[in-house]
Amino acid sequence: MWIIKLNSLAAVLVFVGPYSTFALQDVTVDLFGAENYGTVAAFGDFNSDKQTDIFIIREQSQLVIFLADPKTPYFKPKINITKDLLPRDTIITSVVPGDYDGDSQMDVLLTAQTSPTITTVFIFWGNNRTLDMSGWMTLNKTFTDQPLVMDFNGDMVPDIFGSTNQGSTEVCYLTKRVQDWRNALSSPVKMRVPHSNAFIDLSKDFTADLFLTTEGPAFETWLSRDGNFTRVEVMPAHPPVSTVGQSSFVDFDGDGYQDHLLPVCLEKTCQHSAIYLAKSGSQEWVPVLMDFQQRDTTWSFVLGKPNQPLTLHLGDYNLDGFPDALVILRNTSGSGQQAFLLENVPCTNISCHSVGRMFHIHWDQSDLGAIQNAVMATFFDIYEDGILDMLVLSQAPGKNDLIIHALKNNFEADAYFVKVMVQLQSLKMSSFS
Ligand SMILES: *[C@@H]1O[C@H](CO)[C@@H](O)[C@H](O)[C@H]1NC(C)=O
Ligand SMILES: *[C@@H]1O[C@H](CO)[C@@H](O)[C@H](O)[C@H]1NC(C)=O
Ligand SMILES: *[C@@H]1O[C@H](CO)[C@@H](O)[C@H](O)[C@H]1NC(C)=O
Ligand SMILES: *[C@@H]1O[C@H](CO)[C@@H](O)[C@H](O)[C@H]1NC(C)=O
Ligand SMILES: *[C@@H]1O[C@H](CO)[C@@H](O)[C@H](O)[C@H]1NC(C)=O
Ligand SMILES: *[C@@H]1O[C@H](CO)[C@@H](O)[C@H](O)[C@H]1NC(C)=O
Ligand SMILES: [Ca+2]
Ligand SMILES: [Ca+2]
Repeated sequence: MWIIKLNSLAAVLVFVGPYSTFALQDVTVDLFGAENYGTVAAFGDFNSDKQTDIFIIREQSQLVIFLADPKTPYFKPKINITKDLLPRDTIITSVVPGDYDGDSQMDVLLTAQTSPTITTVFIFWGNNRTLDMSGWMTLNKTFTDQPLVMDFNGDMVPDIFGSTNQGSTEVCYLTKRVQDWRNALSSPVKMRVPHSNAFIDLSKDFTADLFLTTEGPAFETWLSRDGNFTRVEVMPAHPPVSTVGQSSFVDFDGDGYQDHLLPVCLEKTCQHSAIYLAKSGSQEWVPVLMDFQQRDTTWSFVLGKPNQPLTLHLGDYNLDGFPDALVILRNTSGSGQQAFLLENVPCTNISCHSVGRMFHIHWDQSDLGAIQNAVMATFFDIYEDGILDMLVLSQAPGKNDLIIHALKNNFEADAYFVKVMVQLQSLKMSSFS
């Protein structure tokens, strides 16, 4: 008994300390068996069993829905939109599950790129916990880039919003499976490609507003009032940067308001990267990560791959209330590319003083480092226990599809050790008084 206690105390000393790394466990086979390939495109409870299912694109032309199952493999490929259903040469670019016709059954929206400026939208209707493979719909207008799925008119049914041609925006309502197209915004906007738009409450009135990244690049905020959107703010992107990535909104510093996080490249070839933050209502950009130096190696974001925009995948990995992130970085002097965990830690640099928090890169997370040529990494709660695990996609030479790696976050066990140590410490403290 005592020996066990001493062992766990030793473990405490290993795990605790600034910027501790956490053990990840490869559970790919438990999750997918031998089906661990394709591009993870979306998550959602497709068949209404309260378990999150996984939507995977294969060969850029086929969608396979993996339904959660209590027995291993925990995700089984059950529903197929095979490529012979869709028009020839369709390249699927995104998948957005949602109930588009309002009949309480989950439908599946696919976007497909038919040329660099033409995006076509297909909708497959949900029927009795599966998809109706015969009666799917093609929207009879195309978009200049991927549209944003959002509840434009506030009726709790998702609508499809985007640029239908240069400058003009439209929204398509699909209630009762009838396409109802309306002009969306009262003045023209030129949206940036790749799109980075969000539907999020920015004015703190519990209704979602519209955030758009426009050519410029600049950021526009449109506030929602009774289903109409009014432009209230235009903010230029941070001046010294060369490439602006995908915006994310999250309460980074824990003050209850959503902050705007922006990954950027500092010059055209992206030898140097940064992550900036603008607090809600502020026009000031504060760097929350500048240090991408690991001993002799400088890491940086990956540029120039249309399917891999500069993106932060956010999630509170260690349950301390502050969102952390997963990113893909490349070795600027080599060809290596891997996923890194960015932990949200107290700010220790004068430059992030006004935010009070910053990101610290977990350089020594060897389980992530072992996955070569990673192209995407995202948090996912595999066991639905409130602890975020990770899915990492990697490119293998000579393979069309990406390889999916599932990594279990053993934070719970580690957290238990931390708790034990805190208790031991508080015992010590009380014995002093
Ligand atoms: C889906 O299609 C693939 C071939 O494209 C096939 O191997 C697989 O068995 C199909 N799965 C289901 C659930 O129909
Ligand atoms: C729904 O699907 C189940 C099988 O999954 C079947 O037993 C049932 O009859 C179907 N119900 C309807 C209304 O089609
Ligand atoms: C658009 O699609 C609907 C099907 O929802 C169809 O009835 C309608 O005729 C189409 N409109 C045009 C202009 O093609
Ligand atoms: C919203 O805009 C439409 C069209 O511009 C207008 O007819 C309607 O009255 C507006 N609604 C409100 C509540 O302002
Ligand atoms: C980055 O690439 C260089 C050149 O290939 C290599 O020498 C160095 O070890 C790499 N750094 C890391 C951390 O892998
Ligand atoms: C502190 O911030 C400056 C930029 O303001 C940056 O150059 C430097 O690398 C940062 N230092 C650390 C340790 O992050
Ligand atoms: Ca539906
Ligand atoms: Ca955290």
